[in-house]
Amino acid sequence: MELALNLGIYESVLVLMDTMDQDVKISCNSLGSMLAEVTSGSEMTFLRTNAENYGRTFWLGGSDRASEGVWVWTTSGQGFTVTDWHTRTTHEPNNQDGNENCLTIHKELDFEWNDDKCSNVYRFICEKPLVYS
Ligand SMILES: [Ca+2]
Ligand SMILES: [Ca+2]
Repeated sequence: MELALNLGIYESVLVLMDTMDQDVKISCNSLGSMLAEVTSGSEMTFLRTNAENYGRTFWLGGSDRASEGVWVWTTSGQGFTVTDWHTRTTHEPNNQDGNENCLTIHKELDFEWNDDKCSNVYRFICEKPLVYS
């Protein structure tokens, strides 16, 4: 499954499912892209809308593995500037069982953000610069 989606200068590609423990960054890199990093409100809305259309949970490229509670985009090393944590039914990020260090857009949490177990298997979203020719 592969689907190209346009967002301004970015093209986001939805690809095969995998865990974050098996480094999905490698899969994105092999496509000349990186695991999606959300750096604007419009990008956040774009990815949420598309995840909802797909009806699936997706990995994004965020983690607090290095320091609990300190979320960073792991390819760029940037901190979060915008967030979309779910708070309606559960208060995310909740680091459930002390073991949730990877970021998803979660289908059962209104397609908002959840800290999730990195060993779970989900699809994931890669992004790459959109080249005009
Ligand atoms: Ca955590
Ligand atoms: Ca959680």
